Amino acid sequence: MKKFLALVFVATLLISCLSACAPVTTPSTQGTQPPAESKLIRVGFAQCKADESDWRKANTKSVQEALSKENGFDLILADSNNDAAKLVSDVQGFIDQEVDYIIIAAVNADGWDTVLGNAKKAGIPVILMDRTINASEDLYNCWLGGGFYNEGVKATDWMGKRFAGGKQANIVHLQGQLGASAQVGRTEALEDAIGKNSNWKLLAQQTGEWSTDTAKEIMASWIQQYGDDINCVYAENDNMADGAIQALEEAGKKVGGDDGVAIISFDANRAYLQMTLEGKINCNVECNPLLGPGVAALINKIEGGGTPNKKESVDETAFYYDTITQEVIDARPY
Ligand code: GYE
Repeated sequence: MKKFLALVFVATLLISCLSACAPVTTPSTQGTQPPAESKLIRVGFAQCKADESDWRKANTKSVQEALSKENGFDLILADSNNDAAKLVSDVQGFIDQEVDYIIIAAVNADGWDTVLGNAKKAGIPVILMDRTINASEDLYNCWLGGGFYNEGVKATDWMGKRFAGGKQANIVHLQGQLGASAQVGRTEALEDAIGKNSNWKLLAQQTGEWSTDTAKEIMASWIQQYGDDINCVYAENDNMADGAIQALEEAGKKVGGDDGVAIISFDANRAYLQMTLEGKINCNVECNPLLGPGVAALINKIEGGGTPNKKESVDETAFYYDTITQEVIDARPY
């Protein structure tokens, strides 16, 4: 018995010594050390204007979070402040820095052939994010974004119900920055629908530059000019829809709901879905800004020797004042 107890004591002593020497590994440290700086994938991100709108801020944040050092990237952001020429020179700058990849959110759809030709010669893959461009498809590896024309169709389909039975629609149209593919697609959808509906009339059309303040000023002048004739505002993003609503309410006009000036918006940022729930925005068409994870996946696919599809669009829906709920809004990621 004494021998048995002695063996147990020695074994216990031995085990406690071994465990004291074992390296301390906590789940939080295993395998999450960022790669060495030299192993990071260097990505140049040419953003049109990082603080252009609520949508754009969410988009920039999504890319920065997805392409973090912890995820194996060294992200370099260039902000063109919506200057199309500067954005092109930002891209050329990335080529000169010999980055591994270039991401572009284009200010303007035109003017890309030369610089993308330079990227191709330098062997740097280019991913278009959000905005499409007018250039040969062999000048970029892939595009990831929303379907702007189809977003417009969702909006005009709702307008068709609002102005059914030949009810007169007198529309004012706040466009995004002219030449941006989001503006081009959403405008084309409205203009096509106006051509198909003889009871729809376009009273006025002007770019509000995606901006709340600019849209408010324009809307105030349209109220002076057209007064109560206006019964529909087609605003190509949430910020401009908000500006139009502010101008209408300051002029004492009823907005949204079943019988106010119908308000169409795009982006579906959470704050503006709240306005949809309040009935101020009638139809808000989603355009998902959270494209960072998709871009990171495309880069990793190319790194792994894969070939992404030339176009990868994201699923989108629309929200309506008479069906949206607080639960839907609370569950939204942005
Ligand atoms: O609708 C607007 C942003 O390109 C989809 O640009 C994007 C548009 C979006 O500033 O708010």
